[in-house]
Amino acid sequence: MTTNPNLLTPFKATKADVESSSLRQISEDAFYVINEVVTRRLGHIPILKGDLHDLPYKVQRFVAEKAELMRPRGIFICDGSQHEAEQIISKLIERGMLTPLAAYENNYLCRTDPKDVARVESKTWMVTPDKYQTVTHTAPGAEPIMGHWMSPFEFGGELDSRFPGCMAGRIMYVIPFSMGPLGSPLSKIGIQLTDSNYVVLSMRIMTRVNPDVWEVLGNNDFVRCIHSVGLPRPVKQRVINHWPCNPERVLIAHRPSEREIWSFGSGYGGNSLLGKKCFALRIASNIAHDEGWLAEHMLIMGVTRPNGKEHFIAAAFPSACGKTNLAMLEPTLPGWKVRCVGDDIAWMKFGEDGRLYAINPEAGFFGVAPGTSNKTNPMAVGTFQKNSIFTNVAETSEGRYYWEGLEDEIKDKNVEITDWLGNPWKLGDATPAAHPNSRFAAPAKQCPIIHPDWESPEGVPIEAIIFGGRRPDGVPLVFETFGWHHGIFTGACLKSETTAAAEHKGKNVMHDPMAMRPFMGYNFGKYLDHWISLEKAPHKVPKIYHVNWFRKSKEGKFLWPGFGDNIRDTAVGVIPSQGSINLDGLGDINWDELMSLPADYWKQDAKEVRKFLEDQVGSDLPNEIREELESQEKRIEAL
Ligand code: GTP
Ligand code: SPV
Ligand code: MN
Repeated sequence: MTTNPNLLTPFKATKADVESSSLRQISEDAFYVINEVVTRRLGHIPILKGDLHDLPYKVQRFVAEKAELMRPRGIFICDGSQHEAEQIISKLIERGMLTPLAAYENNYLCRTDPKDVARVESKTWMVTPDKYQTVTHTAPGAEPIMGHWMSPFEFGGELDSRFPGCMAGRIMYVIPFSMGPLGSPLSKIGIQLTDSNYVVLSMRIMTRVNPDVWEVLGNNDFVRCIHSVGLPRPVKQRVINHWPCNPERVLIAHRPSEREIWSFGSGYGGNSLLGKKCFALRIASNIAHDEGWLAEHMLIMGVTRPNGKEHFIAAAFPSACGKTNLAMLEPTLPGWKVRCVGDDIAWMKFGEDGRLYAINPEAGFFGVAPGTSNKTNPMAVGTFQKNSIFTNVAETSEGRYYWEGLEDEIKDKNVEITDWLGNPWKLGDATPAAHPNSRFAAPAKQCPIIHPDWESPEGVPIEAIIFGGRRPDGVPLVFETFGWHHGIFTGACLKSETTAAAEHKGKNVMHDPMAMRPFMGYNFGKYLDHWISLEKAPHKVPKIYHVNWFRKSKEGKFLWPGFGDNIRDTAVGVIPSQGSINLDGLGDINWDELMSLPADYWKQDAKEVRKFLEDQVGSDLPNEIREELESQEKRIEAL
C-alpha cells in the first residue's frame, strides 16, 4: 500500500513555490493563505460555526488538511460556552444518546456500544522512526510490555486504510483546549478534531475548552489530536445504543516527534478524550524528557496536619487502583485535612528554589463509578451531583445513577433499575448493574475539597511521591524507600492486579512500572535515566514511599500513615513500627500481618524482579538501578 505523504506531513509551500513568487518576504504561513490553499482544501465543506480564517494560520492549515482527508459534512469550531453545550446536549437527548438523570441538575447518562467500554492497549501504538526510541532492548524472545511500537511506514498504511473519508456525513468539531491552567508556564495547548459529540461534551469537562486558547497559542505550537469514531455515513453496520464506533478497526497512534495523535474507532475515555492519556502522558512524557520535567500517572493532594502545616503529595497507582479515592480522602483521624489538586495526572517541574512543583493538567475527574459511594468517597459523590456525564452506569426509575457499591443508598428497595445494557435489573441479580469500568466525568471545581491552589499557575510543591498497586499478598501497608535511586527502583518494580480499565481479563498480578505501563511515551530505560538525572543541585528531590492498601481489610479503610520518628529498617525499605501509625477507630487491625515481610515471598519476588528487569529493560537498564537491584537482593537474601 502506498502512503500519501500529504496525510503525514503538514502542507508546506515548496522552496520553489516561494522563490518563484514575488511575495518572498512574507511568511510561509501567509503565503499559504494567500495561495488560498486552505480554501481549496476545504472545497465545499461548510463552516457551520466559528470563523476559520480568524484562527492562527497553522491551525487553519491543520483543520483544512484534515478536513480534506476525512471529508466531514461540515466544520464546527467550538467555543466551549455553556450555550454550545446545551445545544449539543439537547440534540443528543433527542437522538437518544444521552438520558437526563432527572434527580440531579444537568447530569446525563450515556450507554456505549457494549464493545466499546475501556482503553484498548493492544491497539495503542507509538510511531517512531527508530524502534528503540519507543521500546527497550529487551532480552531475546521477550515481547516488550512497555511501549508498543509501529514503524512510520506501517502506520502510513494503517492511516490510509482508515482516515480518508472517515467523517463522511458527520460534523467535524474543532476543540481548542489547554492542559493546565490557561497561561501557566507548565501548561500546553492542544487542538482536537473529532466527529463525536460525546467527546465534545466530555472534553469540556476534562480540559479547559475556551476561545482564549487561540490567544495563548500565538506562536507556540500545539498538540494535534485527530479522532474519529470511524463510521462514515451511510453506515453499513447497525449502530448500537446510538453510539457509533468501529471496534474491529480501533487504532490509537502517537507520533511523539510531531506531537500528533491519531485515534480511530472508539469513543471511550482514554481512547477518545485525547487530552488525557494520549497527550498528558504519552506525548507529554516525551516533551517532559526534552524539557527536563515529568509527566506522570499520579494524583496530587495536600495533607494538612493537626498543627496546620500542609504537605503536598503525588501518588502513582495503576488504573482503577485508588487514585481518585485517595486524592479525595476524608481522614478519619481528628485534626487532619486532605484537599485535592488532581486525581489522575501530574505534570511536575523543579522550580528555581529547587522544589518540585506539580500541576494537574486536567479540569475534571473521569472516575471509576462502581465502588464510589457516600461511605467510600463522599467527596467524589459531592462532585458529580451536577454538570456530569455518567457512562455505562445503571439508572433507577427515579432518575438516579446506580452501580455496585450503592446498595445501601437505595432507599426504596423496590425501585426499578435499568442496567448499563438497558435491561431491567433487580438488587441481587447475578450480573453487574453497571459495567465494572463505568465512569463519571465531573468538573474538578465542583469537588467540595478542591484545593484553593489547584489552578495556581506555578503549581504546588511536592514533598513526597508514593507508588502503590493492588498486591493481595506479601507487600506491607507502607514503607519508605532508602533514597531517590531506591525509590525509582521501587517504582520501576511496581506490580498490580489487572483491572477493568483496559481489555485484560481476570485478575493477574502484572508489572506496571511507575503505574505507567500503558502510558509510556518512550524507551523505559531512558525514562528511568531521566528520573535519575533530576537529582542534581539545586533540586531537592521528594521522599519516595510504597503503599499497598489491598493486602487486607475488605472495607479498605484509607489511612494516611503519619510517620513517627520511631522507625525500623527492613530489606525493602523503612517500615513504621507499631504505634507510630495512629490506628484509632479502625477496629481490629492485624498489624503484624499487615506489615510483615514473608521471607519466602520476597526471595521468590526478588528472582522474578531480576528476570523482569533483565527481560524487559535489558541493556537499557541504568547502572544506578542495577546497583539498587543488587543491594536489595543482598538484603532479601539475609532475611
Ligand atoms: P483510574 O481512573 O483508572 O486511573 O483509577 P484510580 O486509580 O483513580 O482508581 P479509583 O480511586 O477510581 O478506584 C478504583 C476502584 O477501587 C473503586 O471501585 C474504588 O472504590 C476501589 N478502591 C479505591 N481505593 C480502595 C482501597 O483503599 N481499598 C479498597 N478495597 N478498594 C479501593
Ligand atoms: C485509566 O485507565 O487510568 C483512566 C481511565 O484514568 S481512561 O481515561 O480511560 O484512561
Ligand atoms: Mn488513570
